[in-house]
Amino acid sequence: MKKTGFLLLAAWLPATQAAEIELGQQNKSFVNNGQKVDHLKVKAGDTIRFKNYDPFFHNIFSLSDLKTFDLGSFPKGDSRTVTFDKKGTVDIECAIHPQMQLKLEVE
Ligand SMILES: [Cu+2]
Repeated sequence: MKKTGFLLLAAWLPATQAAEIELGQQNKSFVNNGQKVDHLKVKAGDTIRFKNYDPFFHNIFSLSDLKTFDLGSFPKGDSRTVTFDKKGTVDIECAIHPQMQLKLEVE
């Protein structure tokens, strides 16, 4: 019974599955899988979930040609998502903490 349900779901999903990757904000740094990062690679079509773990606001944005966005200020525990469809490089920053910078490579 369970197996049948899984097979039906697998058949329904597209062949190339886009991923959702969490990029946290913690101690005024970007964090992925518990590691502080200033560089991250994702695949075209992937979505990044920006989640704030700090007890203060962050405002994540990018002015890059490939993907321009501004998530606005959001508090601890909140998250916002951005999907990256095109291949290239995106510089991600925080408007509140200029030292927070991350280079995203979309492959
Ligand atoms: Cu910040």
